[in-house]
Amino acid sequence: MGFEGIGASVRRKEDQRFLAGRGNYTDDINRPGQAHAVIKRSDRPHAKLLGINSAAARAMPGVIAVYTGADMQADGVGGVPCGWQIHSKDGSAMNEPPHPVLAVDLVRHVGDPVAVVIAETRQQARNAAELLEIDYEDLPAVATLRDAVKPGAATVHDNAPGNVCFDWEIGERAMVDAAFAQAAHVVKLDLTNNRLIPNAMETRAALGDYERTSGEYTLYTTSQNPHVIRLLMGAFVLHLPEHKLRVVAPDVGGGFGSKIFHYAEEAIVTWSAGKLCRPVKWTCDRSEAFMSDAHGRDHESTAEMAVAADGRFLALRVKTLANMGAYLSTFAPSIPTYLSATLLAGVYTTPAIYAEVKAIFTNTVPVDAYRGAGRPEATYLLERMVDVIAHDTGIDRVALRRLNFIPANAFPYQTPVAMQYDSGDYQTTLASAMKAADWDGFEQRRAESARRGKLRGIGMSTYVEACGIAPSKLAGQLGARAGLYETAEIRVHPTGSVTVFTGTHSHGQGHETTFAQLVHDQLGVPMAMIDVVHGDTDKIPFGMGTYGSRSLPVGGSAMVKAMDKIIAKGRKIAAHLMEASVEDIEFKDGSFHVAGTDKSKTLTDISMAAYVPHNYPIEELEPGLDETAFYDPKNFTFPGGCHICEVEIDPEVGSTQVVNFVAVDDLGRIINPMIVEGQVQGGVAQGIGQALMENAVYDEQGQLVTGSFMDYTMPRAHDFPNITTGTEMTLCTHNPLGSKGCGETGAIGSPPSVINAVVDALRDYGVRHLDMPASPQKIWAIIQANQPRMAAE
Ligand code: MCN
Repeated sequence: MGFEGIGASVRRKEDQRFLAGRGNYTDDINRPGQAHAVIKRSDRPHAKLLGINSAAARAMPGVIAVYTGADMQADGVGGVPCGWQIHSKDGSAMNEPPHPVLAVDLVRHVGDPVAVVIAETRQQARNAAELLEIDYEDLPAVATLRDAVKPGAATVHDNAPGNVCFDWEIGERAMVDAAFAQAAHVVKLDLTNNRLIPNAMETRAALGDYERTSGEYTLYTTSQNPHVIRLLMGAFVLHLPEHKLRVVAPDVGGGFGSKIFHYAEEAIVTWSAGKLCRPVKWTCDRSEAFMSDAHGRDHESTAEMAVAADGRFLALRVKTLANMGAYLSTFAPSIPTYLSATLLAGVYTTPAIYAEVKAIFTNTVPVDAYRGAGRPEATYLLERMVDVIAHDTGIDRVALRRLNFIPANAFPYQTPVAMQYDSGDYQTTLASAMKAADWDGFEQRRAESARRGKLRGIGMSTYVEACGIAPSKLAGQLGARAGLYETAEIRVHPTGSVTVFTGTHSHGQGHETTFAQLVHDQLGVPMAMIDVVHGDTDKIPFGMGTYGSRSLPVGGSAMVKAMDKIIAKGRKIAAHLMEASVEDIEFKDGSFHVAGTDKSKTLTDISMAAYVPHNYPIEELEPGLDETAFYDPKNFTFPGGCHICEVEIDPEVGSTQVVNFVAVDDLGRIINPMIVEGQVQGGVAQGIGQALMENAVYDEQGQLVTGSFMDYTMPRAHDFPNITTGTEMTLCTHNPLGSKGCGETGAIGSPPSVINAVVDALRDYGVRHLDMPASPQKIWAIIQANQPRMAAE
């Protein structure tokens, strides 16, 4: 066995199980006596719910129950809570309208759950749901941001006039205005961050179970953070004490953010299981997922940069409308605000920044975090802006970036929008990416493409992002209604094998491997003797789950702390066994040594002594070798880097092929380079998808037009080139691993590099900006409408 510690590309342990079809997903779990739930959803964007006649449905074979919002409300079931509160400029708290689990008086988006039918089989439930007679009175609906803010627009919630959820600001407006007054150039850009539908490979599912004798509930669910679901559902929706509610998130087939949130269906199956004293399972159809999983992005922004004559950025002003959808999903208010506007400095020294965010309700599916969550929006805005400034001023886009970079010796660097970056080196990642992408050889390749009748373009984006969200105290001040620490328990068993219990969740990121590597590295235990357990509130002390690329920087750091405790206790036991003083005991390569002697004890000797304490310092130490740590980080971590995209456009049809993609990222210390490469490539694939094809579209009435894979274009393997990845390292200065997160960088850095490349390819057509997705239709229209500049000259 070769080296398997920190820095080794160990193959993913979990893949044995997944590749052999032995994964255990929520829908694979079946409980004795299980019934099946089908949710009847609104087909109206906005309507009064006048009545539900369920007589025919109830009479159908196999039907056990039909429940409505009124039934649940009568039983005291609360609404779906929001986990983050934002305050508006004027100090008022955001409008937080009720979000019933099943609609009560009104439906507010297509897909809003209206009733649940529970039957012996799923097909029976589905057939019966067809027979529910729902009496609606249609109301006018608003589906887009622009429509929702028009004077006289229909209102989604009575208590949110003008459809405004909050009107928030950050930064020094007066400073920014003063800088604009001095600027040599003012560059303005309107841009859209398109609406996305996450589409994890496994659709959501939930199975509620109830044990009548103990009064205990169990929810199996496709979740990225089971403890938070237990907290929200137990405390706010079902009013169950936590010790009576177990939430299990077994194998989860991708989440990309969409499985962070507490969804109504989780409460519906848990509550129904209690009512019926039978397990109740719901599994989402793919078409149902399109209209019930939280969507992502959907921002409209206007950005203005004040620029000095030499190209230095003096001030940035940004105004954003952010779509919340019809209700506030768990973390929705934090996405356009503290996870986006706080990153508007990017990698640049812009001294003054002012941003306003208006969050708007519409008659659409709730919008929340999707891979990157706020940071892709900030990066896209800035990195498009830089290219547009280069376009408008004639300054070279690489020189402009280099001129404005935060220098490597300026860290820790305080931005004007709250963040303090701890480390980074943007010149180096830029240089490394340009070399790998052969930036200097591009014009030759462009000429070669032109000879084949193709338009070639190259674009870059230089980004920084904030992940490993923390610390709890700060997050609390900013509106989080939960802590943002992480928990780890390291249990060394008597014979020296180890179980790691982590409050994070793995739904594709390979934690069972990388976390085992951490333990192997620090405790010297062979990989085969380490198991990583996540996703079960009955097994794990507590956890804040997985999002914001926090599992390694925060969860991994908790493990390091717990292992430090194991080693500290082990040294005391070893000192006792070897009759030495604790100060003389060193721990190295899995053994405790008495310094300066050849005396040593293995970790297994120590764990056996701890569990069979016949010869043990029992007055001083408790038996056992099992330690827990809670780690609350001091700051976010700040990965950064440079992504370069090269595209070729076929002007005959407007289609874009990404012909080369290079991502050079600074992720701090890397545990497993192979897994990190996969993470970056996956993120880049999603970023390319957003930039070129993905787009959720509602029609004016509020019907989701892109409600299936026929209309919502997901990228496929042939849409990508080989994605070249590289890394440069500056260590995170405040966590014990020196690691920064990597799970979202690909989705954050890539979209602007793709659009910058597309705009570059169209440079002879006078294109300054183009909104995502750069679809063939859009590009073809541009080509048709504009004569190539060279031809016209
Ligand atoms: N890692 C490492 N060295 C580093 C950083 C990370 O070896 N310097 C490893 C970690 O140990 C872990 C993986 O890379 O195995 C990702 O770690 P991290 O960046 O901490 O991110 P999380 O594990 O917290 O994953 C969440 C992140 C997010 S927010 C989304 S969204 C996302 C993602 O990662 N969703 C994913 N990657 C995904 N990958 C898959 N396959 N499926 C998803 O749903």
